[in-house]
Amino acid sequence: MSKTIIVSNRLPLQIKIEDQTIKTIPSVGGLATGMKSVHAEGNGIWIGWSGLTEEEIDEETSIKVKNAVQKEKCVAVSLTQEDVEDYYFGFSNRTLWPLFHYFTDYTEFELQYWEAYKRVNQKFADEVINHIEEGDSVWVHDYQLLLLPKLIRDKKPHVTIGFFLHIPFPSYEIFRTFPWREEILEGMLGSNLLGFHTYDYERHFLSSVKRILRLDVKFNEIIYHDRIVKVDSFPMGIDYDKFHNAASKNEKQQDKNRTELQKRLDDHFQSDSDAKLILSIDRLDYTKGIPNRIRAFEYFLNKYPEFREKVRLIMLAVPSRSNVPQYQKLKRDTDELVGRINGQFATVSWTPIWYFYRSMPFENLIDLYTSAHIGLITPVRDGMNLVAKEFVATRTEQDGVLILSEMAGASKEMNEALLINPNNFEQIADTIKQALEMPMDEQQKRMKLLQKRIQRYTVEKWAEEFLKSMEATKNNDDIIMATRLKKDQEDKLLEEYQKAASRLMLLDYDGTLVGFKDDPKDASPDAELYDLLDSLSSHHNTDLVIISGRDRETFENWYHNKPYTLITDHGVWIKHKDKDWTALERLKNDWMENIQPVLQTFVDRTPGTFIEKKRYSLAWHYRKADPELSQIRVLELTTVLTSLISNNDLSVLEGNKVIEIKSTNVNKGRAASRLLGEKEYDFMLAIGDDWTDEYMFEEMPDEAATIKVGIKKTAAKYYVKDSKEVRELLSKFN
Ligand code: GDG
Repeated sequence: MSKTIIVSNRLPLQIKIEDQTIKTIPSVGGLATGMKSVHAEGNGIWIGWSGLTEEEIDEETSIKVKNAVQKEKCVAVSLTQEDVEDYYFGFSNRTLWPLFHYFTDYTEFELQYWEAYKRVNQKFADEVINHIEEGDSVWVHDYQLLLLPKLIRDKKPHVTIGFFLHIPFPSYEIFRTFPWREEILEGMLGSNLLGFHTYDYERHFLSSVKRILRLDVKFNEIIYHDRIVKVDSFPMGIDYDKFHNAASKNEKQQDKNRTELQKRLDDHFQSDSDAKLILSIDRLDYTKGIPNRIRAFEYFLNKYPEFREKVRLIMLAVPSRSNVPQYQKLKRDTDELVGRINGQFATVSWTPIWYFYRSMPFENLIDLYTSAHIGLITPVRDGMNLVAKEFVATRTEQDGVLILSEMAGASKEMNEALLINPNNFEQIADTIKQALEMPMDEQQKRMKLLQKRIQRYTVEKWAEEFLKSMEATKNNDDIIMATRLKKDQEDKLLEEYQKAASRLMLLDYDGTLVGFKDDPKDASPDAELYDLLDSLSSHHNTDLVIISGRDRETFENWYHNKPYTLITDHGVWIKHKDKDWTALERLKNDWMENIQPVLQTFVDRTPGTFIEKKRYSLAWHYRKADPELSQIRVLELTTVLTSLISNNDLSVLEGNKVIEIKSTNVNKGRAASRLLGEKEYDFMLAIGDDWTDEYMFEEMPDEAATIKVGIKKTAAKYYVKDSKEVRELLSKFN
């Protein structure tokens, strides 16, 4: 039974050693929650570092640790103190983290860190490779393991690998400064699917791939050696119910069961029912904009003194990476700022900032979320920011206002929040005032819309969507690129043709027998083409078929009385040579219940789009969506639909800012297979240039020769460059 191997820097558990016994405490973080069902499924395993270095535990304890984590379906990668220093605190946190968050001044390019990063990624790879079995998939997480996909692929070329980056991918102008940029990109491209939180990060990544590796990128697919690497955005969600239910429970809690913190907060509100709390929660990290936030709050108190003694900023800063100098400096700066402002503004009954430098248990986190009126999240860069989503999930009365930095990935999906630039104190001060004075009906209107989205696209859904996409890339292996039709293959083809007693030639028209013109009306057959087709069709025992999306009237016009078989309208009509036109298809619409959920996932991930359901068709409208994102989604959707509809008799039409799936039961493949069913052929050739011809290629028996015009993803065996080469080839059959 195949399994999914999850790989991340840290395992989703903590290890405690007490009196020689090993205890594992499961993590409750977002990632662990999202991956829970993936991890639990079948023989799924999670590979990562346990948090203990080789120096910290002797061999005997190490075996015990190994067994303990194994019980949790985990595998511990063994790291030395030096590994952790140079790979984790060094390259990950002093090089990649600052660079990817645009803190170029903080970025240290140290060869020793880089060497350790390569070495440790290899240790992870070895462990993963040891556990891979036929049919398994691997899902790698985050910036500590950017080289891992390639290292795995080198040893296991056919395994399916997905990679998700939890932090931003910086713009090319930043990324290009990186000394080992090629290695990092190549490492990532070992994957089949690369996921980012937002379309912007995806765009930046593709831009670096195009500029640094000079690879061909077609929308969101990269052609890399003989593989296709898909790149997409999957905005990570939260465990909505967990936060929402905890908040409801907290509010209903009887006084005696309330936490100490909640009791204090209750007292505070009892003494002043107008008091307002502004909340921020983050790791103490320079990307989170903590000093900016404090200064902006100071600016607010100076600009709007009427709010003094009424409003408090309650700030939870969780200790993080405290052995990296910049974090130590940030701690000092924050302490100083808080001290200065509290010293300056405090009165006997009021301190403007309540500052906690520690981590809190989940219950207290909920106390803070539910007691606050405003969430103030001001990172200067943040991959996503889950705190913003958690604040929204805990608003059981749908009141409260979220002020969110536009530099957080979350801002892309949270338009109803008050979005601010974290460097604009004037704007932040005005926005705090706006939030404090916002009428209840507006608060609720905004909050309802925010909740609807966060509730729908949860962390489970995020994991599910990623895995689904990863699974879908498995089919890409079948749709390998065709090989160029070479002289010896061509000779063989001609020889088989000569020997055959009964031959079928299926030829697409536009792009195959003729080149494209600005106006399709101008692409009528020329004299040379008529001669070529006439001569081929005159061969004994040769059925020459022109199979096209053109309408019946046009073909009637062009080929009236010609001895070819004609198939028009993508396979609706057929005219055998010397016979009348007959219809091949009838309409039906029972396919809709399968296609609609697929469209819904595109609506979920593409803000501004919607579905229109018609009697015999479904339409996905994207006029109001981000133009660049919708361009990518159009391609993705048509690809998804193309694979879905090959068994469902549907066709996809691209209209003006709309994709329509019609119940026309039509495609060239069906038409081709009808012909193949009518007669036995011992030579079969199909040539076509676009995606509608793929149906035809797929229906052709293995022994048939299938040729794609142009270098594109195809199910055909061979390709030729253009319609000129098609004509040259066909003329050789004469
Ligand atoms: C990285 C990216 C991206 C915080 N304090 C306590 C506590 N927390 C929990 C929060 C939240 C999580 O930690 C923080 O998540 P964020 O998303 O805000 O930030 P990062 O840690 O920087 O995460 C980020 C994320 O990866 C996911 O891809 O969104 O952009 O930087 O869930 O609730 N939990 C408890 N006590 C605390 O004191 N129990």
